[in-house]
Amino acid sequence: MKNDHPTIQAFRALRQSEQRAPELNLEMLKVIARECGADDAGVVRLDREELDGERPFVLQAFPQTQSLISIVVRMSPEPLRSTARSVANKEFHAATDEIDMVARKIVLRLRDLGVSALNTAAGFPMEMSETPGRAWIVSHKIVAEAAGLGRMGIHRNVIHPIFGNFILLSTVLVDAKVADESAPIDYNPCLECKLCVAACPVGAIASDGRFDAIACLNHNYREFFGGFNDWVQTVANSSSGKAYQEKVSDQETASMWQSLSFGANYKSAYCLAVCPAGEDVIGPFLTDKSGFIRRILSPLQEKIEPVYVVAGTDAESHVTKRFPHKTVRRIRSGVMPPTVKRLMGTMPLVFQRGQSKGVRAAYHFQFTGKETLEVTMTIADQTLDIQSGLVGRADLRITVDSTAWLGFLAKKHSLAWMLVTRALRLKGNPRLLAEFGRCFPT
Ligand code: B12
Ligand code: SF4
Repeated sequence: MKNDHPTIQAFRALRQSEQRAPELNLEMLKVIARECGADDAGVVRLDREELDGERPFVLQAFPQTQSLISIVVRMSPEPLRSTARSVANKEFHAATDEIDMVARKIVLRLRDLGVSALNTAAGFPMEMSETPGRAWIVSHKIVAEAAGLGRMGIHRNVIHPIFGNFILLSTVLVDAKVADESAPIDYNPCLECKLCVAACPVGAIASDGRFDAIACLNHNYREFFGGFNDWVQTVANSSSGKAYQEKVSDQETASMWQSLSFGANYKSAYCLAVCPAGEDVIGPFLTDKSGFIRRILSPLQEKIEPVYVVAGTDAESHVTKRFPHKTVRRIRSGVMPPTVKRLMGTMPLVFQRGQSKGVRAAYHFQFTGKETLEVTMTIADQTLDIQSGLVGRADLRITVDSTAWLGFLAKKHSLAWMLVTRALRLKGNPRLLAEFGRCFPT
C-alpha cells in the first residue's frame, strides 16, 4: 500500500481538519428528522428498560447502536377507508416508500455530521431465513411507544395522539449517545370503541385485546410470503391448467400477478381504516357516531370478497358466522416452521382458543431422529401451556420422528402412514391426538 495514494492523502488531510462530531440531543435529532420528511420523531437510548427485548436484535444488526430515533410518517385516512383495496394499497405503498426514504436521508445527514447510523426497513425486505419467526430487525411499535409517539390500541397498532393510527413507523439506529431522550405518553389514545373488533373479517382482534396474528397473516397477507408459498405449491401440484383453475379463480391469479408486479397488496387492514382515535381524526366519530359507522364501518363489513382462512380455525368460524356474504377460501397455513425447535415458538401463535373448548389434557412429546427434543404441552380452559422436558403425568405420550412430524404438518404424508411406519408411536388414548390436532389446524 503506497502512502502517497490519493485516497490515503485525502483521508489524512480530512482527518487533520476534521471537527469532532457534535453532541446530539433530542431537539436536534427531531429537527433533523423533520427536515428529512418525518411528521414526528422521538429518541430513546438503547439501555431503556422498554427495549430489553429488542436490544439483542438491534445489536446484532448494528453493534455500535447507542440510541434510536423513532420516526412517523402520516397516511391519509380517506384512501385507507375506501372499499377499493387498490386505493388503500397505493397509500400503504407510497407511505412505506416515503418513510424508508426519510430514514435513509436521516442516516446520510448524520453521516455528514460525523455520526454513523443505520436505517432499518419499515416493512419488507425482512430476514426471510428467519420465517416464520422474527424476521424483522427491530420492532418499530415498541420503540415508538418508548419514544412517546403513541400507544398500541386494542388492535395492536400504535395510535399517535394527533394523527391516530394513520401512520407508519420506522427506526434509525445511531452510534452516538444523546444528551436527553423522549418519554412515553401518559395515556392511551385508544378509545376502546371496538370498531376494529367489528371490522376485522377474520376476527383477529378480540374485544379483550387478544390478537390472532396468524389469522391476520393468512388473510391480509395472502399475497405475501406465506400465501405465495401456498400458491406456488398449488401451481406445482396442479396436474393441468384446468385443475389449477378449479382451485384458483382467474381473478385471484390476476391479483397475484398485480402483487408481484406492483408490490404485494394487503387484503384488508380494516382495523386501521375504522379507528376513530387521534385528535385530527376523532371529529366525525364524536359528532355523529352512527353516521360514522354507516359511512366507514358498514361498507367494509358488507363488501363481498374472498376471505382466506385455514380450515377448522377460529377465523373460519368467525367469517362464516359474522360475514356469510363473504366467500370463505380455504388455504394452507402460511406458517410452516423448518425445524421442531422453531415449531415450538409458533405453537402459541397458531393455538386456536375457540377450537380448544372442552379439551383438557397433558401431552408429552418426544421428538427423535434428526432433532431430539422433549416437550410437555398442556391444554386446559382454552389455554396452552408449553414446558420443556417431560413434566408431570401425561394423558398421551407421543414419540415421533422430528422430520416425519414436520412433513405431516406440511401435509406431505398422513398420520396413518406415520403409525404404520412406526415414525409415530402413541401411549394413551389416540382420541386425544385428534383433539390436539383440532387446536392447531394447518
Ligand atoms: C410482524 C408484523 C405483522 C404481523 C404481526 C402483527 C403484530 N401485531 O405484531 C402481521 C402479519 C399480522 C401484521 C399485520 C399488520 N401490520 Co404489521 N408489522 C409487523 C412487524 C414486522 C413487526 C411487528 C412487531 O413488532 N410485533 C411484535 C410485537 C411488538 O407486537 P404485538 O402486537 O405485541 O405482538 C403480537 C404479534 O407480534 C404476535 N407475534 C409474536 N411473534 C410473532 C411472529 C410472527 C411471525 C407473527 C406473524 C406474529 C408474532 O404475537 C403477539 C401477540 O398477539 C412491523 C414492522 C417492524 N419492523 O416493526 C409491522 C407493523 C407493526 N405493521 C404495520 C401495519 C400497518 C400492519 C397492518 C395494518 C398491515 C396492512 N397494511 O394491512 C396489519 C395490522 C394487523 C394488526 N392489527 O396488528 C405497521 C403498524 C403501524 C402502526 N400504526 O402501529 C408496522 C409498524 C409497520 C410500519 N413500518 O409501520 N404485521
Ligand atoms: S378502533 Fe377503537 S378499539 Fe380499535 S384501536 Fe381504534 S380506538 Fe381502540
